[in-house]
Amino acid sequence: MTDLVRFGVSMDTELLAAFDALIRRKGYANRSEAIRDLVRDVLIKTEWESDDGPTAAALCLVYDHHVPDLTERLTRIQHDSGELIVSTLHVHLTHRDCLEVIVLKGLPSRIRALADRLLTDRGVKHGQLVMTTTGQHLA
Ligand code: NI
Repeated sequence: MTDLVRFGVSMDTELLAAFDALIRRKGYANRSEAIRDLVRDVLIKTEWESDDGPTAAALCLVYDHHVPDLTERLTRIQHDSGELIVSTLHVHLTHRDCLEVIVLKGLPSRIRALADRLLTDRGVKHGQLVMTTTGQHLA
């Protein structure tokens, strides 16, 4: 870890009370750790907006594998962007439904484009892209 720097923050009483309530609800040990996480969240959002380097994500998809051609279609789309895919986990959730978790690494714009292609397929019941980071610019 890099050197720690202390700094003072002025805040309206009501805003601070709301922040402290949030900290308690989430289970943070102290305000510092909560503030560090908020800063990291903003930095990761900026990383996704700037699109100037590789980042990481996990895409969850739930779909019915009995839908004709769906499995083949989803596989074809993933092969088209194979260089973005680090790993895929496939779980047979129920007799009909599959959960797939696709771990992605690459430019944010390319990850979003792939996620949109998969998420908008009519056979996909639910899906979500978790936009995270490679972590290399965060302490
Ligand atoms: Ni399955």
